[in-house]
Amino acid sequence: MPKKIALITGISGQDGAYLAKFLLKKNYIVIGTDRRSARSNNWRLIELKIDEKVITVDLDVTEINNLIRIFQKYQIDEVYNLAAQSFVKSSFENPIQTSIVNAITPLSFLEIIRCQKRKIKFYQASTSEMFGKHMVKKQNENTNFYPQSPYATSKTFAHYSIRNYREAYKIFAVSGILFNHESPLRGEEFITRKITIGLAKIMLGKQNKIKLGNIYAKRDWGFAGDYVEAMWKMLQTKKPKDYVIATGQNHSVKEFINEATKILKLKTIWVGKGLNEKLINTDNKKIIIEIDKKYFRPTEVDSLKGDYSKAKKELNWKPKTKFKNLVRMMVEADLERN
Ligand code: NAP
Ligand code: G4F
Repeated sequence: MPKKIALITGISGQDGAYLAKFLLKKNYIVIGTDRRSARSNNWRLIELKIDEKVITVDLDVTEINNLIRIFQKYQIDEVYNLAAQSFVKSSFENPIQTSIVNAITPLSFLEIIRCQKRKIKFYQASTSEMFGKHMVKKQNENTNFYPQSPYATSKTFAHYSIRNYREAYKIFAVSGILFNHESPLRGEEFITRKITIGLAKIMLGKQNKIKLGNIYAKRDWGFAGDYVEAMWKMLQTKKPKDYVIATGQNHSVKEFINEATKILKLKTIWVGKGLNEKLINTDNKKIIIEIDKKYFRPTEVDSLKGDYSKAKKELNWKPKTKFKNLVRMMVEADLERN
């Protein structure tokens, strides 16, 4: 049987790298889009030792002509659209660029696929951020969306476009509604990595303290390596459907910090309230963490917790990595790297 060909947009990102590794193991030919520009940003592929095993195409996904050309050049079977302006905080400062990449690009893909004779399956990276200011304890595929940022509104547009094209043109297009997933390959701007890299550098005397925003926000954090398998499974079903992928547990940012300091055997105490809350190292009395208004968002998503029972039943998928192991994996990787 000829090898299947997968196109991954955003292969230089966290999920793109893990998914590429997963698909290579499944014997796919993996093509990845990467807007390399002037800098080299394939460190994740290098860490996973797959940088020479994937074909990278240098392009910005907002250039629709370049997308069309990829379909002319390669007989693509599956598209995983992971490229995005994925940082929620930035989306408040760059709402239009965020929407072009996150909302219009998926629509461009759907239009291109609609015009192909070949049957192409399409995976869209939807997000739990779409639930935003929800009213339920656990969010599933039937929970109403109430987006709280330009990032979330752009992803919601894409999400509904997928459903519309599926129903209107019978395209095999699905959205994975993934809750937060992290790893040692997570971008440093996201809270988990900001904490683990910051604490590692403090331990090694390379940084004084970490400044954070809302440490009471709660997230359902899973391991990215587990979640990419669910993406693939969604494209192997008979009928295209959307699925929530989560762990079903959540923790506050503060709990994440406490777990990380415990792993590092740092003796600490929280003092103060609100903007004056601080984490102090009780051995040397130095401030490790303090709160800075700058990191608060105009509108926040207070709490997310996913119900992944549909994925468990229909995809036979469940998360393998527990919260404590995830934090340990990230802390240890950052200690080693620094
Ligand atoms: P990430 O690490 O930020 O990766 C995003 C990727 O998109 C990067 O490779 C980035 O390239 C690329 N990209 C951005 N704009 C582009 C453009 N105009 N043209 C080409 N490539 C572009 O994100 P991730 O954590 O892997 O997430 C993957 C996808 O899942 C994203 O769509 C994200 O919104 C979604 N998602 C993530 C989570 C999560 O918790 N991780 C949860 C739900 C959904 P550069 O390296 O050049 O910037
Ligand atoms: O790590 P975060 O920036 O992730 P956020 O906003 O939940 O978004 C991530 O998960 C989404 C899935 O739900 C993805 F769709 C999205 O692409 C991205 O991967 O922030 C997590 C929480 C927020 O409540 C934020 O306000 O941490 C809070 N936080 C507090 N201080 C901070 C900080 N976040 C960051 N990044 N930096 C801080 O200093």
